[in-house]
This record gives sequence, structure tokens and C-alpha cells, in this order.
Amino acid sequence: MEQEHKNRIILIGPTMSGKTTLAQKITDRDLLKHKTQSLNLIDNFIFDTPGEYLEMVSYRGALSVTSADADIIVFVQSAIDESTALPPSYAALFCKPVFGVVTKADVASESQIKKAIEQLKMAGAQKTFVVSSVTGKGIDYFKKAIEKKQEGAIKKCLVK
Ligand SMILES: Nc1nc2c(ncn2[C@@H]2O[C@H](COP(=O)(O)OP(=O)(O)O)[C@@H](O)[C@H]2O)c(=O)[nH]1
Ligand SMILES: [Mg+2]
Repeated sequence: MEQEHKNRIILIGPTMSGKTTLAQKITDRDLLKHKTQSLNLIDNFIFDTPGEYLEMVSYRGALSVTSADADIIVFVQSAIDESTALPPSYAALFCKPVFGVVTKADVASESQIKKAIEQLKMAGAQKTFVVSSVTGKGIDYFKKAIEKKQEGAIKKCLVK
């Protein structure tokens, strides 16, 4: 029988996009304040990754390998970051549900948030969320979404 377990997520996004702070907020944990240097599995359900794994193309393989152990891929984009390191249609590589999270909503304008959502959609995120890890806005909604069973997970990648 297949073992029931809590969905595991992997946070993927550039350096400073707010991945570690988001993981901290979701788990109510005080994580180390220093920069994320390596892959961390937090509370056995969140993979926090260094931004370099995305930014440096030669490291991207590490994200693909780790994503095999995740149930949901989560792209993270800061609303106040003009650029994005997420390649167009990046989600297609994972063959799994891909969510997108816009962080830093507390310090962003409506148009910045809108642009960040667009960037996540361009990267292939199927569902998007807007949060602030400072005020807690949107965090509970996002937490509930990742706890849901991901039935009929996206299998588009299997179709040639
Ligand atoms: N205002 C605001 N700052 C945030 C938020 N999330 C993260 N930050 C700040 O953004 C910086 C980078 O966050 P961090 O979680 O280390 O990013 P990471 O490199 O993606 O792990 C830190 O100074 C955080 O305090 C947020 O929702 N709002
Ligand atoms: Mg980090």
C-alpha cells in the first residue's frame, strides 16, 4: 500500500527572493540567518535551496535531482525584483504540479505584484500565490494549498 505522507515541496528561486524566510514562516521556525549555502530539508517537508542552484546553469541539475523527492515544485519570485532568473516554461521540466509564490507583497505596489505573477506564469507556474513573510499575508492560504492532495498531477510531460 502506498504510504501516506505530507506533501513535500521544493522552493526554487533566485538569491534574495525570500525562500528561506518563507520556509521559516511556514514552519514557525527560527532558521539560521546566514545565506543558504546548501540544500536544506526543513521539518521533513520543505526543501530550501540556494539561489545559485537556479542562477548558475551548471548547478540546475541539482534542482532536477532533488525535485524527484518533492510532490510540489514552488517557484519563488520577489515582487520587488525587476528581473527573474526563472527561464520561460521552466516548469515543463519537472512533470509535477508547479506553484508560484510572489513574496514581499508588503513592500510592493499592485503593478509590481502583477508583474511578478506574470513572470511566474511565464515560467509555467499553474497556480500563483501572493504572500508576505513579514506580515503573514497569504501564508495560511498557501499552506493549505500545499497540504492538499495533488490528484491528477500534471502529466503533460509524458505526452510526446
Ligand atoms: N519586506 C519583506 N522582506 C522579505 C520578505 N521575505 C524575505 N524578505 C527579506 O528578503 C531578504 C532575502 O530573504 P531570504 O529568505 O534570505 O531569501 P533567499 O535567498 O531566497 O533564501 C531578507 O533580508 C529577508 O528579510 C517579505 O515577505 N517581505
Ligand atoms: Mg536562502
